[in-house]
Amino acid sequence: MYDAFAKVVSQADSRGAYISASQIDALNAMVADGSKRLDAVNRITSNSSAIVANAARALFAEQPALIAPGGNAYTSRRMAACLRDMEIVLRYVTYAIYSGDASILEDRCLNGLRETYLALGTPGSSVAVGIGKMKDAAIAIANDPNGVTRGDCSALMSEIGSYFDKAAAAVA
Ligand code: PEB
Repeated sequence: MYDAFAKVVSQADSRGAYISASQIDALNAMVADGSKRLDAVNRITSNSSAIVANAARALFAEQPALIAPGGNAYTSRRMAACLRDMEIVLRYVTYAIYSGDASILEDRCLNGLRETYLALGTPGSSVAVGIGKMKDAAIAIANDPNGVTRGDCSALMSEIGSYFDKAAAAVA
């Protein structure tokens, strides 16, 4: 499990090299824009229940077979498992945003998840659609210019999007 700093150190160490000037510049930029990152994590975290519930609702509206008798989210037990899974993915995505590195998401959440869904008979492609809906909602919330000093958040938003994309691709 890395953060952006530890990742650079580990990569430099495996080459027996000092941290390069361009790596220092990149990490410097990350620190300089750090409050944007922490604001984004704070906003997504404090809206997590709504992000999960709305994404699930939209998923079931699009794929009603999931909640029809015999569906993969039919019965409260499966519905609860489904909402919980989406909450887990969102939580790990917030860790990745916070640390500026996807390794915690990959190692502790996505590793083996495709195989788990295959074994359970849960449609990974539907999970991926749900993750995509959480992505749109999370970015809309994190990128809202109201209530904060306005600045360019495009790089951060595409980084945030990339973590959701990675999660969706891991199960699709
Ligand atoms: C992954 N999900 C389920 C299980 C596991 C995970 C290990 C089996 C054990 C259980 O039921 O609790 N657990 C989850 C995860 C981590 C973890 C991400 C990461 C650390 O530890 N059903 C649908 C939707 C989808 C869904 C498409 C979007 O129709 C999910 C939600 N996951 C779903 C369902 C089950 C499940 C289990 C319904 C229960 C399956 C079953 O028992 O039939």
